Amino acid sequence: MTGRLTGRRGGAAIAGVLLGAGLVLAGCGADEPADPGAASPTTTSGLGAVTTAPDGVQEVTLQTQDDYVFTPDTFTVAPGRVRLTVTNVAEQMVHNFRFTPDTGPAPIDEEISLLAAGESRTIEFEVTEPGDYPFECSFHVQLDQVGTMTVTG
Ligand SMILES: [Cu+2]
Repeated sequence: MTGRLTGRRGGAAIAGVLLGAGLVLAGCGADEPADPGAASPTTTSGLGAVTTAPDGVQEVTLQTQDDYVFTPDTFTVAPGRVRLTVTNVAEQMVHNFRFTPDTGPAPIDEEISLLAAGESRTIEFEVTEPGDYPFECSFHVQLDQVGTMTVTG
């Protein structure tokens, strides 16, 4: 992506300095993609990306670490079953995961009560009511280790 942008705006001046004027000027107006990686739709980590498993259940993975943050801290699912994995890549910090009681449109009782450093745990639950479902690490809610799952209508 960046390679292409450089070619279009800037072209002669910037790239000419870097790469040699003749070559760059010749290629400047061409419409061939300069960077084969630019079209790749994949994300680096897949964190927070909601995918559908072969059994039809929506799957999403969140990460937490030593910094009291869920990565990402928001994600969106459709009504139906959800399989949520939380991975704690911390060196030291113990976290947990629960939907904040009495906040969302409907209660979700499934939770990860303890997630030690280096651990990964998965819960599965069903959502039907659209809306925003706040979640938290109850150990660190004062440090703002919170997030929101949105269920679409
Ligand atoms: Cu925590």
